[in-house]
Amino acid sequence: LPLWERLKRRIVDGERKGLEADLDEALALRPALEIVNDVLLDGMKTVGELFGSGQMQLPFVLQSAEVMKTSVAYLEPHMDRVEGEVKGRIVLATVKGDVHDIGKNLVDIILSNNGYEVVNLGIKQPVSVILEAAEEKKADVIGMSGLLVKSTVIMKENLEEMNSRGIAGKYPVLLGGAALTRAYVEQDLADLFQGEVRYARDAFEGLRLMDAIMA
Ligand code: B1M
Repeated sequence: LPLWERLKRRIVDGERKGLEADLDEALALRPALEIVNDVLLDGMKTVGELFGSGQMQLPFVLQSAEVMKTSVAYLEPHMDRVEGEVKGRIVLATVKGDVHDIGKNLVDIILSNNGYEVVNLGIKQPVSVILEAAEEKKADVIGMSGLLVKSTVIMKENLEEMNSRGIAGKYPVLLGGAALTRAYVEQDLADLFQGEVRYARDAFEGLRLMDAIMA
């Protein structure tokens, strides 16, 4: 198989052996971030389709996720970093009940490489922990990620909790994850939230929105 097809297959098949050699070859040809976005994420998309249609079982999805994570970790030191003053601070978490963190961690990488300080709380974080961290770390923005449909409900509850604590105006909220839609965030959630809530389709939109919020 040609290199790009081979790399994509590695993600889909969860095949780690020889991964670094392929990534080195890829790095000689294209920027690290493009390899992640155009090649590896394409592999994860296929994994999602196979899993969704019952053609792939969960343990294999996990293996694919592991190869994805290993690849991103290997590529990360090769990504461009913007040096300079810290532009702002975001507390970032995958919401309660949700373990998906590949997307969240990509957001962390992109923001960290572009002048933001990211406090990454990890997965399955209840709103109380997220809000405590925001307070303690003096966050400018709260970022929540979640991929399950039920996570979209948790996000709504989290915003309601911020309303009832009277801190909606204090922290603009950035939301992302595959089960969200722009309409749900920008209409339904924006209607009920007493502060600013924004939807990021991908990590780059997350960066653009952070730049807009902090401007
Ligand atoms: Co799960 N899973 N999974 N899974 N998994 C999905 C989400 C699913 C759509 C698969 C499917 O059915 N086709 C489905 C959800 C269905 C639903 O809710 N209706 C699903 C399911 C059902 C489950 C379990 C319930 C399965 C089970 O146990 N029976 C279980 C849930 C466990 C739990 O959370 N409690 C489960 C478990 C897992 C694994 C552990 C095996 C693994 C996760 C490993 C890990 O993350 N460490 C896994 C995986 C890998 C997936 C799929 C295949 C791929 C997800 C992924 O990493 N994509 C996924 C299929 C899919 O998404 N279509 C699926 C790549 C990643 C880069 O994309 O996270 O969307 P994503 O991030 C994007 C954007 O969304 C955005 O930026 C990123 C790109 O730049 N973004 C943000 C994300 N967060 C952001 C935050 C921001 C800004 C942008 O600002 C704050």
